[in-house]
Amino acid sequence: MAGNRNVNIVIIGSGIAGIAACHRLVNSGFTNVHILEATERSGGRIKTGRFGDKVIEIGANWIHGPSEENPVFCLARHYGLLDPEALTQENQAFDLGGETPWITNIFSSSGRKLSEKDIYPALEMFTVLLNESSQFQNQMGEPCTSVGDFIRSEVRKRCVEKWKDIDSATRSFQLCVISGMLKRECCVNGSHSLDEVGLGAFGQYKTFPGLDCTFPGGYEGLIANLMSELPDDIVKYNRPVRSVYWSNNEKQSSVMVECEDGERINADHVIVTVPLGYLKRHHSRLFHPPLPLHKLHSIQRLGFGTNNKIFVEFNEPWWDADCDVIQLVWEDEDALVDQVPDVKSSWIKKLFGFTVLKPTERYGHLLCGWIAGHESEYMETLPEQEVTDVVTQLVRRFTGNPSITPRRIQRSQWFQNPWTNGSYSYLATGCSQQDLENMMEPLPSNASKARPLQVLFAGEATHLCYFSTVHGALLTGWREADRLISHYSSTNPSRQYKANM
Ligand code: 6YU
Repeated sequence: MAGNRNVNIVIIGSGIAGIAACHRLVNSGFTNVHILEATERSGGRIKTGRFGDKVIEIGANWIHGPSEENPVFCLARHYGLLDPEALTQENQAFDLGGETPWITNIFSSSGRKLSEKDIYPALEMFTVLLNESSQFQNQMGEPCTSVGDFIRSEVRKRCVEKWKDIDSATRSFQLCVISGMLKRECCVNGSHSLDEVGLGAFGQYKTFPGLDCTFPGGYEGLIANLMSELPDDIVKYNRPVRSVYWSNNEKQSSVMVECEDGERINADHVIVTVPLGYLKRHHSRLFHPPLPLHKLHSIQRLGFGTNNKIFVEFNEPWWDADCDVIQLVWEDEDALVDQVPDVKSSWIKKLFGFTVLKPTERYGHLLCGWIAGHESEYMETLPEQEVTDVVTQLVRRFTGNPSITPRRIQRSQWFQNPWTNGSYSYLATGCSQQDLENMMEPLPSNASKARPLQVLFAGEATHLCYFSTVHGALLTGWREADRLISHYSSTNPSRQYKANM
């Protein structure tokens, strides 16, 4: 088989991982590559939408760490998709070092507008603890199982000494601020609660330098550019795959893919890029024979949660002109909580705040609210008018201005999306790097030159340190393409773009 570029390769899923794999295979001379995509579009969780005449991101928002090592940044620059500011050396060299560069406006549930100074004790303590949470990875014996438990117990211990000169009302307020920060961190991780995020492996996630930037014309521009370099009919849309028949039998090396409409496609290799949320629900229907147990257990153990956006447009801003983030503080939450007591009546308390879409000339007065977890999943089920009413009450309460009325809202609904079943993955309690290694392991496990790879796995949840991101997903697509390329060649595959695998 060596050197055979005509083998039949089927890729399941036309998100960035599937497209990246396809791109690299086609560029390496493979002529018989196809993508089967369940929906009518490419991009998956990269999804740009319209809000009136404005471009909004329903899914992925930023290039996290836009600098030379980040392949998404390099591609976006190559295609001319970024604002000049994002390309500057200062922007690329920017290292957060645990600090947030964003200018924040803080509003409390009693209608007070506070200054950043008012929340400084909480901010300082939370930043230190989040940083410490990443330090247990290479040490044996983290003090508790979850990031939530660690932060909560350390705040309770440390506030006694650190805040001894602060009066009890102010101290209680600082604890409420930390509750808001826990909720924000749920959005970052895509988890329901930080109690579900493992402490031991928290440091597994790695970042690049660079100040996060957006695509002024929309993230889907990246997809469109990559697709334009592929043959027109390479993606078969509206073609959900029901099952993949692979074999543990030495004598059989090909794979058969069965679509929901009954069509059967024989392939030499299949690259599966469906989201972890989909795998959790459908692995038993998708794989015949079933996945090896260690792989299945990792699918079950790894976390995959929901993070949604609620876009809200106003006629006039009620935030400062230089404000980047609006943070909300509920003054009855000094118990360090990141979950609401009753989802139906108080789901909105899980919304940590809003980011301000900038520049104003492009977006007008447009905010993006962030809400994670089961509260977010419940929000998806509500009529849009009810979400609008609840958000209106929230803004009126926190500003103390009973006449503020949003012009319109729009929300994402990632949990209801049957091909995603949530937003992105995280290392849940009990998880380790081994789970990500199990995720990426091809089938059969003992594949060799003589006994070829049948099923390969890509997608954000298969990256060892950039899981949950677009660049992570892209790199896994390249990784699995390279696995096949090196299988069919004696020399190492060339790298088209500098990439940290
Ligand atoms: C990033 C960001 N970002 C916000 C929100 C979301 C995500 N991410 P895909 O799902 O794209 O493709 C699979 C395809 O398969 C899809 O088209 C399906 O239709 C298809 N399919 C499924 N089943 C099928 C079947 N049976 N048959 C055929 N086809 C089938 N990432 O870099 N920047 O700002 C955000 C954000 C609301 C939902 C994000 C962000 C995540 C990315 O969007 C995501 O990883 C990739 O697009 C996935 O690509 P893919 O190809 O793998 O799957 C310590 C610590 C903390 C760790 N976390 C740090 C947080 C960083 C992440 N932050 C994200 C935040 C936002 C705001």
